Parts: sequence; structure tokens; C-alpha cells
Amino acid sequence: MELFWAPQTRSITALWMLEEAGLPYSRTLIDIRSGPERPADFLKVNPMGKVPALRDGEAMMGETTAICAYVADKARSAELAPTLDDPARGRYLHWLYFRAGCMEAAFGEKLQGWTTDSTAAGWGSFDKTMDVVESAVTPGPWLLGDRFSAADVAMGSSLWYGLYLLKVIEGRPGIEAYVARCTERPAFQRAMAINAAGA
Ligand SMILES: N[C@@H](CCC(=O)N[C@@H](CS)C(=O)NCC(=O)O)C(=O)O
Repeated sequence: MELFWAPQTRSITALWMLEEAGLPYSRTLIDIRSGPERPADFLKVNPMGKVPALRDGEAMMGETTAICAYVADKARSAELAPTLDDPARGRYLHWLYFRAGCMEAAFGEKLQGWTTDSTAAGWGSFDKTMDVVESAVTPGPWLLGDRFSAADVAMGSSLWYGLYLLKVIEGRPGIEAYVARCTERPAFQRAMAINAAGA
């Protein structure tokens, strides 16, 4: 697998996921900060020109949560995804999609001061999204109880940068405790070391 990435971006999620999976992969740095030009080879993998993106032979994807789901299914022995016939697969998919469908928009609302109609907005509101997430992570240790999964990589990394990079999450001790559990994982720490070296 080849990961196209850039430091201090959503690539942290993909790096963490690949480090949890333990499968071999290579990394290709994409310079997203010096201008709009992107290598043609990379644009074939993600026509949006955004990172992270992953190529595995003929398989190509450019959405962070798709990378999490793909890698978890590929690394079966790492047990990062409930199997298709496991009822836990429902909640697992729920939280994977929640990152893309609710967290991203909730952060946008908070950072950019959007005024929204909470019935029409898919994420309700920033506060509603955070209330729901805090309830989900507070029993712990993970979103699926005792079982760590790719959904924790997707949600945990999003909450990490909501707390410490974007600084939009405040006064949420349950979320802070969950993120602390995430950051204790050796794979998270390896991903952060790669991120720091790339920066
Ligand atoms: N929907 C994408 C968003 C990816 C994204 O916005 N990546 C940013 C970095 S965090 C990027 O590549 N920005 C550079 C650009 O837009 O040119 C995902 O969730 O993976």
C-alpha cells in the first residue's frame, strides 16, 4: 500500500490506522502548502487533490474514513473491524460514517461561525454532536466497549485534533479522557513521530 500524505493534516488518521494494522506500506509526501499543483499520479488516486489518499494495486481511495475501513478489512488478523455477520458491525459503521457526516461539519460550524437550522443540518449542531460523542465515549474504554476498532481511529483522531489542533472542543472531560486513552496507544505514538519527522 502507498499512502499519499502531508504532515499536520487529516493524514494523521491514516498513519495511525496503518500503524495499528501492521501491514507494510510506503509513504509519499505531497506538498499541499506551496500551491495548487499536484502530481498527476496522485490525482489519479484522489482527483480532489487532497490528502490522505491510499493506493493498493488497483484499489484507490481519497477519503480518510474509507482508508480506515479498507485497511481494517484488509488487516483481518489485527481485528480492527467486526466481521460482516457480527451485530457490532452496525455501531462500528455508525461511528465511521459519523466522523465524515457529523464531526467534519460540526467543526466547520464552530470554526466558521455558521448559523444553522438544527433540524435541517445533518449534524444537528456542534453542541448536539459533542453531547452525543461524549455519551458514547464516556463508559469506555472504546466506542465498541472493550473492543478497539478502526472506528476509534477515525473518531479518536478527529477528537484529538478538535481538542488540540483546532481547539474547538472545550469543557468535555469524557472526550479528553477518551482521547488520552487513544494517545497512549503505541501505534498512535508511531504515527505522531512520523508526522513530526515529516513536518
Ligand atoms: N474529505 C477529505 C478531506 C481531506 C482534506 O481536506 N485534506 C486537506 C488536509 S487536512 C488537504 O489535503 N488540503 C489541501 C488542499 O485542499 O489543497 C477526507 O476526509 O479525507
